Amino acid sequence: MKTSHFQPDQTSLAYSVGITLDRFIKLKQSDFPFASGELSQLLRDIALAAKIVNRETNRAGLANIGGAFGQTNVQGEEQQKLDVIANIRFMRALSKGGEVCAIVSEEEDAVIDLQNNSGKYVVAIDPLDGSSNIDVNISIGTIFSIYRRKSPIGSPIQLEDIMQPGREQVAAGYVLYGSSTMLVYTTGCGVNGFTYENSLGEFFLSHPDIQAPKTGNIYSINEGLQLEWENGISAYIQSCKNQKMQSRYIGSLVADFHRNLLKGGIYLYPATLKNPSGKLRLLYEANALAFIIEQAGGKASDGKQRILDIQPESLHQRTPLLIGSVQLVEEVEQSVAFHLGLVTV
Ligand code: P6P
Repeated sequence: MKTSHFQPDQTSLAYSVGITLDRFIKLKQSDFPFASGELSQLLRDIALAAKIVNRETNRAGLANIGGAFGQTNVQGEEQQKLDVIANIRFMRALSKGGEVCAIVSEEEDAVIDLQNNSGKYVVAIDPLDGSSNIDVNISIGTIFSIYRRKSPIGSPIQLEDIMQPGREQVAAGYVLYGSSTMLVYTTGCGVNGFTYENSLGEFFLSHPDIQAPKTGNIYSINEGLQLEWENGISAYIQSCKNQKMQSRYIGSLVADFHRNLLKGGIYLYPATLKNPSGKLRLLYEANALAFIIEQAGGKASDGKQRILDIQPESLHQRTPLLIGSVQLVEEVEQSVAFHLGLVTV
Protein backbone atom coordinates (compact mmCIF):
# COMPACT_ATOMS: atom_id res chain seq x y z
CA MET A 1 0.00 0.00 0.00
CA LYS A 2 1.47 3.37 -1.02
CA THR A 3 2.01 5.62 2.00
CA SER A 4 3.65 9.00 2.49
CA HIS A 5 5.22 10.63 5.50
CA PHE A 6 3.63 13.85 6.72
CA GLN A 7 6.28 16.55 6.93
CA PRO A 8 5.15 18.93 9.70
CA ASP A 9 6.80 21.85 7.95
CA GLN A 10 5.47 20.63 4.58
CA THR A 11 3.52 23.79 4.01
CA SER A 12 3.84 27.25 5.47
CA LEU A 13 0.10 27.66 5.08
CA ALA A 14 -0.65 25.82 8.30
CA TYR A 15 1.71 27.41 10.82
CA SER A 16 2.58 25.44 13.94
CA VAL A 17 0.60 26.58 17.00
CA GLY A 18 3.44 25.57 19.26
CA ILE A 19 3.53 23.50 22.42
CA THR A 20 0.81 23.78 25.04
CA LEU A 21 1.49 24.20 28.75
CA ASP A 22 -0.05 20.81 29.48
CA ARG A 23 2.24 19.08 27.00
CA PHE A 24 5.28 21.03 28.21
CA ILE A 25 4.61 20.06 31.83
CA LYS A 26 4.31 16.41 30.79
CA LEU A 27 7.50 16.57 28.72
CA LYS A 28 9.41 18.17 31.62
CA GLN A 29 7.95 15.97 34.33
CA SER A 30 11.06 13.86 34.52
CA ASP A 31 12.97 17.02 35.57
CA PHE A 32 11.07 17.10 38.87
CA PRO A 33 12.50 15.35 41.87
CA PHE A 34 10.02 12.74 43.14
CA ALA A 35 8.39 12.89 39.66
CA SER A 36 5.11 11.18 40.39
CA GLY A 37 2.85 13.31 38.23
CA GLU A 38 1.28 15.05 41.22
CA LEU A 39 3.28 18.26 40.81
CA SER A 40 2.41 18.20 37.12
CA GLN A 41 -1.27 17.93 37.94
CA LEU A 42 -0.96 20.70 40.54
CA LEU A 43 0.57 23.02 37.93
CA ARG A 44 -2.27 22.17 35.56
CA ASP A 45 -4.84 22.92 38.29
CA ILE A 46 -3.24 26.33 38.87
CA ALA A 47 -3.30 27.03 35.14
CA LEU A 48 -7.01 26.16 34.98
CA ALA A 49 -7.81 28.57 37.82
CA ALA A 50 -5.72 31.21 36.03
CA LYS A 51 -7.85 30.77 32.89
CA ILE A 52 -11.00 31.35 34.94
CA VAL A 53 -9.57 34.38 36.76
CA ASN A 54 -8.37 35.71 33.41
CA ARG A 55 -11.92 35.55 32.07
CA GLU A 56 -13.27 37.34 35.15
CA THR A 57 -10.64 40.09 35.15
CA ASN A 58 -11.26 40.68 31.44
CA ARG A 59 -14.97 41.31 31.98
CA ALA A 60 -14.86 42.89 35.45
CA GLY A 61 -16.25 46.21 34.30
CA LEU A 62 -19.16 44.57 32.52
CA ALA A 63 -20.06 41.98 35.11
CA ASN A 64 -20.18 44.37 38.07
CA ILE A 65 -17.29 42.53 39.72
CA GLY A 66 -14.96 45.50 39.72
CA GLY A 67 -14.52 47.80 42.66
CA ALA A 68 -14.25 47.24 46.39
CA PHE A 69 -15.72 44.21 48.15
CA GLY A 70 -16.40 46.22 51.28
CA GLN A 71 -14.07 44.35 53.64
CA THR A 72 -10.38 44.49 54.54
CA ASN A 73 -8.03 41.52 54.56
CA VAL A 74 -5.61 40.49 57.28
CA GLN A 75 -3.19 43.03 55.86
CA GLY A 76 -5.71 45.77 56.63
CA GLU A 77 -6.02 46.38 52.89
CA GLU A 78 -9.37 47.03 51.23
CA GLN A 79 -10.35 43.88 49.35
CA GLN A 80 -11.53 44.26 45.79
CA LYS A 81 -14.33 42.01 44.58
CA LEU A 82 -11.87 40.31 42.25
CA ASP A 83 -9.49 39.62 45.17
CA VAL A 84 -12.24 37.56 46.76
CA ILE A 85 -13.25 35.89 43.50
CA ALA A 86 -9.66 34.99 42.60
CA ASN A 87 -9.05 33.62 46.08
CA ILE A 88 -12.12 31.39 45.81
CA ARG A 89 -11.09 30.16 42.34
CA PHE A 90 -7.56 29.23 43.39
CA MET A 91 -8.69 27.70 46.70
CA ARG A 92 -11.10 25.44 44.79
CA ALA A 93 -8.47 24.50 42.19
CA LEU A 94 -5.86 23.72 44.83
CA SER A 95 -8.20 21.73 47.06
CA LYS A 96 -9.94 19.53 44.49
CA GLY A 97 -6.82 17.97 42.94
CA GLY A 98 -5.75 16.09 46.07
CA GLU A 99 -2.08 17.05 45.75
CA VAL A 100 -2.17 19.87 48.34
CA CYS A 101 -2.39 19.57 52.14
CA ALA A 102 -2.20 23.27 53.10
CA ILE A 103 -2.52 26.72 51.58
CA VAL A 104 -1.23 30.12 52.67
CA SER A 105 -3.12 32.93 50.96
CA GLU A 106 -2.81 36.68 51.22
CA GLU A 107 -6.60 36.76 51.53
CA GLU A 108 -6.77 34.27 54.42
CA ASP A 109 -5.85 35.18 58.01
CA ALA A 110 -4.65 31.67 58.89
CA VAL A 111 -3.25 28.62 57.10
CA ILE A 112 -5.95 26.73 55.19
CA ASP A 113 -5.63 23.11 56.35
CA LEU A 114 -7.31 21.09 53.59
CA GLN A 115 -7.60 18.09 55.96
CA ASN A 116 -5.91 16.13 53.18
CA ASN A 117 -3.05 14.51 55.08
CA SER A 118 -2.03 12.49 52.03
CA GLY A 119 -1.31 15.71 50.15
CA LYS A 120 2.41 16.17 49.50
CA TYR A 121 2.44 19.88 48.68
CA VAL A 122 1.97 23.23 50.39
CA VAL A 123 1.06 26.26 48.27
CA ALA A 124 1.58 29.91 49.19
CA ILE A 125 -0.36 32.26 46.93
CA ASP A 126 -1.27 35.86 46.33
CA PRO A 127 -4.40 35.24 44.25
CA LEU A 128 -4.53 38.73 42.77
CA ASP A 129 -1.68 41.14 43.41
CA GLY A 130 -2.07 44.79 42.49
CA SER A 131 -5.84 44.53 42.51
CA SER A 132 -6.26 48.24 43.29
CA ASN A 133 -5.32 48.67 39.61
CA ILE A 134 -8.27 46.63 38.35
CA ASP A 135 -10.67 49.54 37.91
CA VAL A 136 -8.16 51.52 35.86
CA ASN A 137 -7.30 48.60 33.60
CA ILE A 138 -3.66 48.24 34.62
CA SER A 139 -2.10 44.76 34.53
CA ILE A 140 -2.46 42.65 37.68
CA GLY A 141 -1.13 39.24 38.63
CA THR A 142 -1.23 36.00 40.60
CA ILE A 143 1.92 34.83 42.41
CA PHE A 144 2.44 31.29 43.76
CA SER A 145 5.04 29.15 45.50
CA ILE A 146 4.93 25.37 45.85
CA TYR A 147 6.75 23.41 48.60
CA ARG A 148 6.88 19.73 49.50
CA ARG A 149 5.64 19.16 53.04
CA LYS A 150 8.34 18.31 55.59
CA SER A 151 6.18 16.28 57.98
CA PRO A 152 5.34 12.63 57.18
CA ILE A 153 2.74 12.15 54.46
CA GLY A 154 -0.43 10.86 56.07
CA SER A 155 0.03 12.88 59.25
CA PRO A 156 -1.59 16.23 60.09
CA ILE A 157 0.25 19.27 58.73
CA GLN A 158 2.81 20.92 60.99
CA LEU A 159 4.19 24.43 61.28
CA GLU A 160 7.45 23.17 59.72
CA ASP A 161 5.50 22.47 56.52
CA ILE A 162 4.51 26.13 56.30
CA MET A 163 7.53 28.03 57.63
CA GLN A 164 10.02 26.94 54.99
CA PRO A 165 12.67 29.29 53.56
CA GLY A 166 12.23 30.12 49.88
CA ARG A 167 15.17 27.94 48.87
CA GLU A 168 12.97 24.92 49.65
CA GLN A 169 10.49 25.73 46.87
CA VAL A 170 9.95 22.97 44.31
CA ALA A 171 8.11 25.29 41.92
CA ALA A 172 7.03 28.92 41.65
CA GLY A 173 5.30 31.10 39.12
CA TYR A 174 3.12 34.04 38.30
CA VAL A 175 0.25 34.85 36.00
CA LEU A 176 0.21 38.30 34.42
CA TYR A 177 -3.26 39.47 33.36
CA GLY A 178 -2.09 42.16 30.96
CA SER A 179 -2.29 43.13 27.29
CA SER A 180 -1.93 39.40 26.91
CA THR A 181 -2.21 36.89 29.74
CA MET A 182 0.98 34.98 30.51
CA LEU A 183 1.94 32.23 32.91
CA VAL A 184 5.64 32.13 33.82
CA TYR A 185 7.00 29.36 36.07
CA THR A 186 10.02 27.40 37.18
CA THR A 187 10.50 23.98 38.75
CA GLY A 188 14.18 24.67 39.35
CA CYS A 189 15.20 23.81 35.79
CA GLY A 190 15.03 27.27 34.21
CA VAL A 191 12.14 29.66 33.57
CA ASN A 192 9.56 29.34 30.79
CA GLY A 193 6.74 31.67 29.75
CA PHE A 194 3.40 30.74 28.23
CA THR A 195 0.93 33.06 26.52
CA TYR A 196 -2.81 32.40 26.70
CA GLU A 197 -4.65 31.99 23.42
CA ASN A 198 -8.24 32.92 24.27
CA SER A 199 -9.71 31.43 21.10
CA LEU A 200 -8.27 28.00 21.95
CA GLY A 201 -8.40 28.26 25.76
CA GLU A 202 -4.78 27.16 26.03
CA PHE A 203 -1.46 28.53 27.25
CA PHE A 204 1.23 28.12 24.56
CA LEU A 205 5.01 28.24 25.08
CA SER A 206 6.01 31.73 23.93
CA HIS A 207 9.11 32.54 26.04
CA PRO A 208 11.29 29.43 26.35
CA ASP A 209 14.25 29.45 28.77
CA ILE A 210 13.94 33.08 29.91
CA GLN A 211 17.30 34.64 30.84
CA ALA A 212 17.43 37.83 32.92
CA PRO A 213 19.86 40.36 31.37
CA LYS A 214 22.87 40.75 33.69
CA THR A 215 22.30 44.50 33.82
CA GLY A 216 19.66 46.95 32.62
CA ASN A 217 18.54 50.52 32.23
CA ILE A 218 15.27 50.43 34.19
CA TYR A 219 14.65 51.04 37.88
CA SER A 220 11.23 50.59 39.51
CA ILE A 221 10.46 52.20 42.87
CA ASN A 222 7.73 54.39 44.38
CA GLU A 223 9.62 57.68 44.40
CA GLY A 224 6.83 59.29 46.43
CA LEU A 225 8.35 57.52 49.46
CA GLN A 226 11.86 58.87 48.86
CA LEU A 227 11.98 60.77 52.16
CA GLU A 228 11.45 57.46 54.00
CA TRP A 229 14.28 55.48 52.40
CA GLU A 230 17.53 54.60 54.15
CA ASN A 231 20.58 56.48 52.85
CA GLY A 232 21.93 53.54 50.83
CA ILE A 233 18.72 53.33 48.81
CA SER A 234 18.56 57.09 48.27
CA ALA A 235 22.17 57.14 47.09
CA TYR A 236 21.54 54.25 44.69
CA ILE A 237 18.45 55.87 43.18
CA GLN A 238 20.38 59.13 42.77
CA SER A 239 23.05 57.17 40.89
CA CYS A 240 20.32 55.76 38.64
CA LYS A 241 19.23 59.31 37.84
CA ASN A 242 22.82 60.40 37.26
CA GLN A 243 23.13 57.55 34.73
CA LYS A 244 19.85 58.68 33.14
CA MET A 245 18.29 55.24 33.67
CA GLN A 246 14.58 54.91 32.90
CA SER A 247 12.14 55.11 35.82
CA ARG A 248 9.29 52.65 35.22
CA TYR A 249 6.84 51.91 38.09
CA ILE A 250 3.19 51.02 37.56
CA GLY A 251 2.35 49.93 41.08
CA SER A 252 1.72 46.32 40.10
CA LEU A 253 4.55 44.06 41.23
CA VAL A 254 4.03 41.26 38.70
CA ALA A 255 3.93 43.68 35.76
CA ASP A 256 7.00 45.63 36.92
CA PHE A 257 8.85 42.38 37.67
CA HIS A 258 7.96 40.80 34.31
CA ARG A 259 9.14 43.82 32.29
CA ASN A 260 12.43 43.96 34.19
CA LEU A 261 12.89 40.18 33.86
CA LEU A 262 12.67 40.39 30.07
CA LYS A 263 14.36 43.76 29.46
CA GLY A 264 16.78 43.98 32.38
CA GLY A 265 16.25 46.27 35.36
CA ILE A 266 15.63 46.36 39.10
CA TYR A 267 12.48 46.61 41.23
CA LEU A 268 12.91 48.01 44.71
CA TYR A 269 10.45 48.09 47.59
CA PRO A 270 12.68 49.02 50.54
CA ALA A 271 11.78 49.55 54.18
CA THR A 272 9.78 52.75 54.75
CA LEU A 273 8.40 54.51 57.84
CA LYS A 274 4.95 53.04 57.10
CA ASN A 275 6.38 49.60 56.36
CA PRO A 276 9.65 49.29 58.35
CA SER A 277 9.96 45.64 57.24
CA GLY A 278 9.03 46.48 53.67
CA LYS A 279 5.55 46.17 52.16
CA LEU A 280 5.81 42.95 50.18
CA ARG A 281 5.14 39.56 51.77
CA LEU A 282 7.81 36.93 51.99
CA LEU A 283 5.78 33.72 51.71
CA TYR A 284 3.55 34.50 48.72
CA GLU A 285 5.22 37.35 46.85
CA ALA A 286 8.97 37.74 47.37
CA ASN A 287 9.93 34.05 47.58
CA ALA A 288 8.22 33.04 44.33
CA LEU A 289 9.72 35.91 42.32
CA ALA A 290 13.11 35.36 43.96
CA PHE A 291 13.11 31.69 42.89
CA ILE A 292 12.17 32.73 39.35
CA ILE A 293 14.73 35.53 39.04
CA GLU A 294 17.56 33.30 40.34
CA GLN A 295 16.56 30.55 37.92
CA ALA A 296 16.75 33.17 35.14
CA GLY A 297 20.22 34.31 36.26
CA GLY A 298 19.18 37.35 38.29
CA LYS A 299 19.21 38.14 42.01
CA ALA A 300 16.80 38.91 44.85
CA SER A 301 17.80 40.39 48.19
CA ASP A 302 16.36 42.27 51.13
CA GLY A 303 19.37 44.56 50.87
CA LYS A 304 21.45 42.47 53.23
CA GLN A 305 20.68 38.82 52.53
CA ARG A 306 19.32 36.52 49.82
CA ILE A 307 15.52 36.44 49.91
CA LEU A 308 15.49 32.65 49.53
CA ASP A 309 17.56 32.23 52.70
CA ILE A 310 15.18 34.16 54.96
CA GLN A 311 13.67 31.85 57.57
CA PRO A 312 9.97 32.78 57.86
CA GLU A 313 8.70 33.51 61.37
CA SER A 314 5.13 34.53 60.62
CA LEU A 315 2.59 33.82 57.91
CA HIS A 316 2.19 37.33 56.51
CA GLN A 317 5.72 38.44 57.23
CA ARG A 318 6.92 41.35 55.09
CA THR A 319 10.37 41.92 53.63
CA PRO A 320 12.22 44.64 51.79
CA LEU A 321 12.65 43.46 48.18
CA LEU A 322 15.38 44.36 45.70
CA ILE A 323 15.01 42.10 42.65
CA GLY A 324 16.14 41.95 39.05
CA SER A 325 19.39 42.03 37.06
CA VAL A 326 22.26 40.68 39.13
CA GLN A 327 24.61 43.65 38.60
CA LEU A 328 21.95 46.18 39.58
CA VAL A 329 20.98 44.29 42.74
CA GLU A 330 24.65 44.00 43.69
CA GLU A 331 25.12 47.73 43.15
CA VAL A 332 22.28 48.64 45.51
CA GLU A 333 23.50 46.09 48.08
CA GLN A 334 26.94 47.74 47.95
CA SER A 335 25.36 51.17 48.39
CA VAL A 336 23.36 49.94 51.41
CA ALA A 337 26.44 48.31 52.98
CA PHE A 338 28.58 51.39 52.38
CA HIS A 339 26.05 53.72 53.97
CA LEU A 340 25.71 51.40 56.93
CA GLY A 341 29.49 51.65 57.34
CA LEU A 342 29.84 47.93 56.70
CA VAL A 343 32.31 48.41 53.88
CA THR A 344 34.62 51.16 52.71
CA VAL A 345 34.95 51.92 49.03
P1 P6P B 1 2.87 51.32 46.60
C1 P6P B 1 0.27 46.24 45.16
O1 P6P B 1 -0.47 46.63 46.31
C2 P6P B 1 1.67 45.90 45.64
O2 P6P B 1 1.60 44.85 46.55
C3 P6P B 1 2.55 45.56 44.45
O3 P6P B 1 1.86 44.93 43.43
C4 P6P B 1 3.08 46.91 44.03
O4 P6P B 1 4.35 46.85 43.41
C5 P6P B 1 3.18 47.67 45.35
O5 P6P B 1 2.25 47.05 46.25
C6 P6P B 1 2.78 49.12 45.20
O6 P6P B 1 2.89 49.72 46.48
O7 P6P B 1 3.14 51.58 48.06
O8 P6P B 1 3.97 51.83 45.70
O9 P6P B 1 1.51 51.73 46.14
